[in-house]
Amino acid sequence: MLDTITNSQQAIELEDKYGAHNYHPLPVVLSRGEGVYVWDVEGNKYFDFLSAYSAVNQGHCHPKILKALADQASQLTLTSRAFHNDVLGKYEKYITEYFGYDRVLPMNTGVEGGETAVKLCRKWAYEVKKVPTNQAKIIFVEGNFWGRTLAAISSSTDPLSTTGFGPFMPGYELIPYNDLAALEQALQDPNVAGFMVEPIQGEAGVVVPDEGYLKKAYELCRSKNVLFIADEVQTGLSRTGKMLACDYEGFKPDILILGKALSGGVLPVSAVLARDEIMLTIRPGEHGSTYGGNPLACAIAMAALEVLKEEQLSEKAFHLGNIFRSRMQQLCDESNLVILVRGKGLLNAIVINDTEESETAWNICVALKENGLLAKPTHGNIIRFAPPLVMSEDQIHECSDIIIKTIKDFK
Ligand code: IF1
Repeated sequence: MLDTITNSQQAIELEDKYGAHNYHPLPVVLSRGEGVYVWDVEGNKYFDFLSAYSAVNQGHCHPKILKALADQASQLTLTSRAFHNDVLGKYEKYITEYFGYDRVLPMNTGVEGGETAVKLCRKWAYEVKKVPTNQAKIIFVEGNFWGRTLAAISSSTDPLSTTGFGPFMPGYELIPYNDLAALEQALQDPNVAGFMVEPIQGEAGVVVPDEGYLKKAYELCRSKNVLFIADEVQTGLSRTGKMLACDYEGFKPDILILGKALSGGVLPVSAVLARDEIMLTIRPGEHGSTYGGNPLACAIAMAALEVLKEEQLSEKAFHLGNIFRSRMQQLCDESNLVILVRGKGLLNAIVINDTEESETAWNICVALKENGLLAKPTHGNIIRFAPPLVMSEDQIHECSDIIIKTIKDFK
C-alpha cells in the first residue's frame, strides 16, 4: 500500500508517471467534496464551477443519495441481467412515470446511452419504418459531442477527437447546428431514421440554438417519420433551469438519453427512454450491459431524481442562472477581455476576447483557482460555468464577485 497523499505535487507526479496521458487537468488535487464546495489535499476550499461536467447537479456527496448508496450496497449491488433483482422494476416504473415514457433501457455511461439510442433508432428504422437493410441513416449536427467510443467519434467534427482513430462508422450525415433549412434538406432522404442532437451544445462551448429551433426540428422529423433523439446527458436533470432542456419548447423527444446527474455523481448511470413502438424492437439478447440496471445504480438514481424535485433544483437553476448571467453581462460591458456570455439556467459560458488557440482561458482558470473557484476552459477562448444547483443566492453573488475580480485583475 502506498502512503497517503499529503501534497498535490505527489499526486500529480504519480498520475504523470503511471497514468495514460489522455487528460490535461488543472493543477489541483481534490480529496473531499460537500455541496457546492471541494477541498484539495492541502485543505484549500473551492467553489466547484464544473460539477464534474454537470454530473454533480445535486451537489457533492448529497446525504440522501449517499444513504441510498449505503443502504443498497449492504443488501445487493450487482446480479447482472441474467437474473431479476428487486430494485430494477421499481426504478423502471419510477423513471418512466417521472419523464412520461413507456419504457427505459438502463446503461452506465453517457456514451453507452448514445450508442443504445443509435442502435434502437436503426432497429426501429428496419422493423417499423421499413428502411432497406443496412441503409438507415442518422443525422447529427456539427460540433456535437457525445463521448469517446468509435460510434460517437464517427459523428464528431473535432479533429482532436477523431485524428488517428479511423476508420469510422458509416450511416451518419452531418449538418450545421441551428439550421432548419439544412435539416429539411437532409430529411428528403427516405432512409433517414433519426436526428440526434444536444439541446444546448456542451463541449462546443455552451452553444444555445435559436428559440424555436428544437421544436421546429422535432416537427420536421415527425412529418418525415424520423425519430428525434435528444442527448440530454449534460443539459438534462434541472441543469438548464427546466427538468429537461427540451421542456423549454414544450415537446417530448422520441428517444431521450440521460446520464451524468442521473446518479448525482456517485456512479455511472445512464438511461434511454422511449415509447413501446421503438423500445420493443430490441428483443432478448440483442443489446445489454453487465452493469446496466444493477440494483445499486437503480437505488441511487431514484434518490438522485427525488432530490431534483424535493429541492426544486430546476427552479433554483433557472433563478440563479438569471442572476449569474446578468452579473456576467455587466462584466462583459465593463471588461474588454470578455466578449460574450451565454447559457441557460446554470449551464453557462463566457467567451474570452482571444483566439481559439490562445491560452488565455486556461490562464484565467488558473487564476480563478488561486481565488477559490474551479472552472474549466472548453477550447482556448471559452470558459464553462456549471456549479452544483444547490447554491444559495448569496453564494452565486460571492462566486460572481470572484470571477469579476479575477478577470478585472487578469494581465
Ligand atoms: C470527457 C466536454 C462535457 C456529453 C453529452 C454524452 C456524453 C457527454 C452531451 C458522454 C460527455 C463529457 C465527457 C468528458 C468531458 C465532457 C464534456 F468537455 F467534452 F464537453 F460534459 F461538456 N453526451 N461529456 O457532454 O458521457 O460517456 O462521458 O458519461 O472527459 O470526455 P460519458
